[in-house]
Amino acid sequence: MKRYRYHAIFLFLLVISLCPSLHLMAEDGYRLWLRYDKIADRALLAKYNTSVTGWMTAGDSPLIASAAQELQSGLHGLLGVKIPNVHAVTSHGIVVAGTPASSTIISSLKLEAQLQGLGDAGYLILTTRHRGKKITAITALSDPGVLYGTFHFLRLLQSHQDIAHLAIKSLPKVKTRILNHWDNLDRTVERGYAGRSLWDWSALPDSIDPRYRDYARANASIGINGTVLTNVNANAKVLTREYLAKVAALAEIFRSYGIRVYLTARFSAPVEIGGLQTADPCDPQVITWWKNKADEIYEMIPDFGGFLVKANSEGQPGPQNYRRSHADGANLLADAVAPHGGIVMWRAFVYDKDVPDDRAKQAYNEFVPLDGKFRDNVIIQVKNGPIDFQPREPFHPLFGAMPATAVMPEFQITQEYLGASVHLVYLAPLYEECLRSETHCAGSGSTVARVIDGSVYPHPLSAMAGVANIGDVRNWTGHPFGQANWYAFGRLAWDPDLDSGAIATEWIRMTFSNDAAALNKIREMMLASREIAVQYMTPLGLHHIMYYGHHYGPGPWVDSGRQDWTSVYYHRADSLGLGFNRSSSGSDAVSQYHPATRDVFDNLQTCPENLLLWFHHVPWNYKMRSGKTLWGELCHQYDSGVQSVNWLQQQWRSLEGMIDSGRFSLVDGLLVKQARDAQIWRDGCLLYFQSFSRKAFPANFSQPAHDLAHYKNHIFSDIPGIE
Ligand code: BDP
Repeated sequence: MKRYRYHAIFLFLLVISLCPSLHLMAEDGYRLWLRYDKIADRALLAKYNTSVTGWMTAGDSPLIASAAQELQSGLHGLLGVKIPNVHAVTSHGIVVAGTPASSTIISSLKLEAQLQGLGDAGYLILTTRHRGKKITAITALSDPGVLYGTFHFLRLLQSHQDIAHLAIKSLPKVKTRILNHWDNLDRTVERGYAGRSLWDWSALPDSIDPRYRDYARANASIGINGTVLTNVNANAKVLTREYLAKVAALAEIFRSYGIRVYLTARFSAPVEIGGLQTADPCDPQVITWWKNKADEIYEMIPDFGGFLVKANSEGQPGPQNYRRSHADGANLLADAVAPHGGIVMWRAFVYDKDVPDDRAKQAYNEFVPLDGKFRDNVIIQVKNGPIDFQPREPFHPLFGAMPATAVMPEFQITQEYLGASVHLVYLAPLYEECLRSETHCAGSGSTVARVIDGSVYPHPLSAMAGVANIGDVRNWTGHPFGQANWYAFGRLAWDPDLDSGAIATEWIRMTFSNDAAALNKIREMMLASREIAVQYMTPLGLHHIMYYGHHYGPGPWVDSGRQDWTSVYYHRADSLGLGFNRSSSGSDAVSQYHPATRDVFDNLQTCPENLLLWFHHVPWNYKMRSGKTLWGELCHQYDSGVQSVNWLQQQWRSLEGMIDSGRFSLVDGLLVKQARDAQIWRDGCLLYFQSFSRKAFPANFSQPAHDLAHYKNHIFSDIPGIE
């Protein structure tokens, strides 16, 4: 008996070791949305197998090599058979990828008119004929365009679309689509909840983690073409020659996927690593130092993208240390990189260390007077809202307020104020809400999206940044649904008009399932999830009431330290009511918006209820549209947020067996924590606000299990990235 058992175990191990694909089958999330598993639907597979019988690429650039690799592995994986790389169109069903300049087949198609305007990244995917044979042409005016088109074509197969008659034209509306990594050189990640930084600085440049390439592939597949490697709270050391050699090694890999590397520039670098006495932007030695530094960088990294700068903000040095303006600082760096085609992304996330009447007004006050004073290769990077990546904020009033300056949005993908890598929160609806907001700066239709893509005020630069949620954990983002936020950011940066539901559909099909029942359930969960988080964290326009420091749990009671870092500064609860009066009778932050928007926000009757407490201090007995009082509505919102997390849990559990068990149980476990912590948010916040409203909880309302002191003392000990 025993011997047989040993034989059986031996045989089993042998089979496992001889079959590497078995290892790959275990779904651990590493492959993101590029899984390329064999299509199970036989009828569809048969159709695809007639539409795709071979593939060829033209051109010898690294980008075309990347496209070729992707076609080879993608088609093989999805179709379950090796699809040959051919050199001529001798049968139907050949996929031909190339530009008219690199491919004689493509140039013979005479697509000039259709290719016009595609720029350096757009592409066409066409079903057409070459010498009587049906082919799929993936073509562009540039090699990046061919690569983007290739990923798009594979996405069609991954998401089971009809590929028999394709006529797709796509080009990005935003030129620079860029991730911001808040990664430190010691591999910690500021606001990172997915392990350590991917960049292994001590091993670079000699050893290259294969993950760098997979990172680049994933980004290219969604159109991202830039990455800032380092934290905005910058370390000048990354600009030393030793580190630049490491950066160059990363740039080399990313280049094959059309991704440029950028760095954060610490404004005091000339002093810290340059040995100068000053970093004054008007000092000739400082000017020369930055110029030489830029020359050195470009000599090592010819396609270096440029700098991202956080200056005079939260203790970072900047031009104001020398009584110079943000324009002086930005232009100094802009002039240094201009001869090489580099750009400067200068952040508008600034607020004085002397607490003002309203922090929400500061960026606008500081930057609007500088409109027109920035060089052409400077773009002002503005967070989506005026405070700081809250679950809900109105759009930042700087959008549309600087007609003579290029302005780009900064969204946060990492969920600093949105439950870290523990809560399931699909962020595309948040991005979409901002992008679709009417600024009215040039009449109706001048939405944030139109401002940033340059259609309202044309500029040579346009860009969109997302603060990455990526780390070195196996599945990249910790929460499997965090991947969707990375994905959605890339897709919206390509086209800010895409619909968050459509993006979710694509992503689900490629990551979880093409099965309609599973797809619909998961999409429903995703699309509801952001509003649910708003409800149990900061309903009705509440904001910045998170636990001090880590920002994960509730902390409406936080009242010490720098005033505009406390919660009481933002919610202003008192015996009369709740909310920050930013109307014309208060801080008048509303006046920073165009009159058409200002008037809507200013008036208690017309202000959207989901921003009510952002703009108004509202009496506890105020009658809401639901007929409830403010207090009643607040209780209702918090409670319904918690109930909805329970609904998320049930929805997810009903998917058991429909998706792989690894990711099923991971998400299931995370939802348990989310439900637990949503309850803590509800109970902690309501008990605290009750101490001001002095009103009873509504009838049938389940009472908090503990008293307020309990919630105040609660420690969140099991949240990744939070001590
Ligand atoms: C805040 C973060 C802080 C960042 C800062 C920024 O709490 O860690 O450094 O934003 O964007 O949201 O500079």
